Amino acid sequence: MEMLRIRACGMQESRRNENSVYTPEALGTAVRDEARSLGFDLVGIGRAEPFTRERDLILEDLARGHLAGMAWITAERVRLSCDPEALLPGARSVVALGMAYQCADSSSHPDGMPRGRVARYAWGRDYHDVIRPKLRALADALVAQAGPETRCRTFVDTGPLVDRAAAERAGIGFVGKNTCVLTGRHGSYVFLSAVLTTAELASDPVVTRDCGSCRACLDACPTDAFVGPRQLNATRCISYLTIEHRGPIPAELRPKMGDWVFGCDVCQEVCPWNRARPASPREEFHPSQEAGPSLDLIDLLGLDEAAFRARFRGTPLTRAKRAGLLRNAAIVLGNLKNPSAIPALLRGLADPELLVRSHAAWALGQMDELTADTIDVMQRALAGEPDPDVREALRSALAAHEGLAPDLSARPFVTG
Ligand code: B12
Repeated sequence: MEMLRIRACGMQESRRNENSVYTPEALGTAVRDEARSLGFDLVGIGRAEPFTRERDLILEDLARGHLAGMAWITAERVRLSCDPEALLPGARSVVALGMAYQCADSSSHPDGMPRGRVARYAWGRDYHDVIRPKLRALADALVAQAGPETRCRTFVDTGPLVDRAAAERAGIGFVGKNTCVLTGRHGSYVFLSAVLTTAELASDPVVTRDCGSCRACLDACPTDAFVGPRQLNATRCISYLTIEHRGPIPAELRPKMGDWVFGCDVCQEVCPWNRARPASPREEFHPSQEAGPSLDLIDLLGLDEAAFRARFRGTPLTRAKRAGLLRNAAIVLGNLKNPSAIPALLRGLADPELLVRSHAAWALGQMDELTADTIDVMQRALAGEPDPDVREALRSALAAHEGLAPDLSARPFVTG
């Protein structure tokens, strides 16, 4: 989440404000109404007390290496994100918000070109850009109602607040076994955000439901990323691997990624709480031309840096960066084994990014059959490849097709 705004202070909180005509109940009602009119589908209010249990659980996860690879998640940040008083001195209430993003995939692609799936949250515009101004407007309205001494701090995803814990505390839903917040009206396909405030607002009751004996998500995860109920080893999660992870993807996990090119929804798709939910009315989250439910992978492999930026600007896909997204595209092409991808993968062997070259090599190694011409291009690429890891990937790919390939790396690179 990101700090969007800290409202100026000066006086005291609403409860102590002699001029304020609002009781915590009336203020809570006003905030809920305002949030709904701004387009939030879910709103709940909780007390801004420390998230002690979550802090200990996340610190434990960190110590076990389950969050390794996301260097910004440090013990210091975890402590801060679970401490409302440190985030906003004098904080009394947390207003948790949910915005539904589920919508139908009505796309059809009769051309039969190989495609990779995109997680639902990324089908449309970047949700940070959609939610931020609404949070600001809600904070403004709260200050207008409670008095100018009221301070607010707003968060959506990238800022230091535990979004899920805040949502659970405020009665928006409960943390399911897949670690997502499951809500009664919209299942788990909801973006979470929050306004922390010094105003005292009447709290909502906590949801007391749980997943019962259902373990569909734990069993369905393609990479066995769940260590147990509500415990994820993020380093194995396809969402982490395809979005956050910057280096090569461990070879044993590549086949398990299936056709996910950006993010993954498997643990949400199998969840009974996501069955037959109403579509999000917000146009911004509906499939965009640039992103959408699936991407043409051959097309993707042909994007240079400028084309990548121009196409995905304003969508969540920029998070993976060009090298990451093309790396993912190569893996999915390897998993799909569609021979129509071979020319694009061969071009990928000459990509400026070694991550793309090495994963294109891997993908070629996964094909059922390669022609002599293809093998020839791969051998030439091997001969001219400066990076030892890419050379190793090319050697393995060649070995998969013709037994041990000769080491041509010492020979001069001859074109034509
Ligand atoms: C880092 C991060 C990730 C990481 C790690 C996720 C993880 N589960 O640990 C990765 C990259 C893998 C990831 C993936 C996804 N993410 Co993410 N992510 C975050 C981020 C930025 C921080 C979360 C964090 O600190 N994780 C560390 C874990 C350990 O802490 P936690 O998730 O807050 O809290 C957990 C513990 O307290 C534990 N817990 C609580 N009670 C109990 C009780 C017991 C007994 C136990 C054992 C555990 C336990 O479960 C909590 C829920 O995970 C948040 C935004 C934010 N600021 O919070 C978004 C956020 C959690 N992500 C979100 C989304 C949408 C996703 C994806 C669905 C995207 C996708 N489709 O690809 C996947 C879902 C994968 C999954 N099953 O979690 C949404 C979740 C919305 C929701 N309804 O829950 C958030 C809130 C962003 C937002 N503002 O909307 N994400």
